Amino acid sequence: MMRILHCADLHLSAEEADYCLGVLDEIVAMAASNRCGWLLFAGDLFDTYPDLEKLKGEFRKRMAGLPQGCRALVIAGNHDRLRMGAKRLSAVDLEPAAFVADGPFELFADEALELVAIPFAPAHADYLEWNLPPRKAPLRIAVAHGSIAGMHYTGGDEEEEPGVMDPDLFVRHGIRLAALGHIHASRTEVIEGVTFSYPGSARVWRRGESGARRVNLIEAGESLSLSALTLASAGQYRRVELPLNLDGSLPPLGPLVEEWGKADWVEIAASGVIEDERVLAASEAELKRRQGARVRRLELTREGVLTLEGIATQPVAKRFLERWKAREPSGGEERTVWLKARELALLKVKELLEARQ
Ligand SMILES: [Mn+2]
Repeated sequence: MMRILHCADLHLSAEEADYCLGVLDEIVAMAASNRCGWLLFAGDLFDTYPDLEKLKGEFRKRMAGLPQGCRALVIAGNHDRLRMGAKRLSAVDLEPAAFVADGPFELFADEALELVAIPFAPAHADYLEWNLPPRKAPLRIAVAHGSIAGMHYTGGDEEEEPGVMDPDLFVRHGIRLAALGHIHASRTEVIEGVTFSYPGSARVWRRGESGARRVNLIEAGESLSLSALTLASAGQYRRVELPLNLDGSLPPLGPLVEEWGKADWVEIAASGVIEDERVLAASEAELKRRQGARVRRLELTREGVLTLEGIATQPVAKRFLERWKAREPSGGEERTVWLKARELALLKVKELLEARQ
């Protein structure tokens, strides 16, 4: 039985080095405790080239600490090249990890396993001409960075370069499993007998990357199996929808706060009609002062907030608000509708007042 740990899109960044390297430490510990023969990094190990320069020493140190019999393989993703200038990625030394920066591919083979490393490229149009020898070992796995044509993804990676790969590239070259990186949501699909698997980003890299962050444990014996292991140190992205009070202050967050972990990225999505932007700004500062240190990142977004100064003192709005307040539901969906009703009514009042002027 051969075990392989497959992770992707760790995006090690110097700006948040403690958090990122903490996740790397957990990955290394997982490779050791599962007695893995390989630890695979399927691209975007570093967030940008300057991050690679700053953190490659820390990375090498950790790879040198892997148990005997566990080798590490890194392929370049599109991010590892960002802001590289005139430097060459192929000149980077990540030893003792093997680093494949330039393609189209490199083969690592022994009697039990063949690994085909395919770094990121905008296209692989020439794959029919690759002089990849026929498979000799019982199993051939690819490690690649890009998206797969025909695979269905959730969560947008819109602003990324797509780097689309044809599934036929893998079928044609006798690959059984493609250990992939690039798509930050986890996703596994079988196309023409080849298993294509993204573990998802190994840490929360940007807003919206919700759910546990994970790596794949590949077990290859008589058959091939994949299981997802959760990275506790990566934390989670949490979005809280919060309808604001009319004056612009934040209602209490309640027991929700107890769920937040040290490594979490929390977005408070504020919404509603408010009277005073300055009250909101003050409440935000107060929230950050009290809760900011409990999580990795705490932010308040205000796409759903509309400021209408002096609205509550208009007689018609005042009468509406009195009646509205008297009908407060205890919770659930009714409460959401009730809050929305205030927003819509106040907007209507504003329209009427403007029309009168
Ligand atoms: Mn990425």
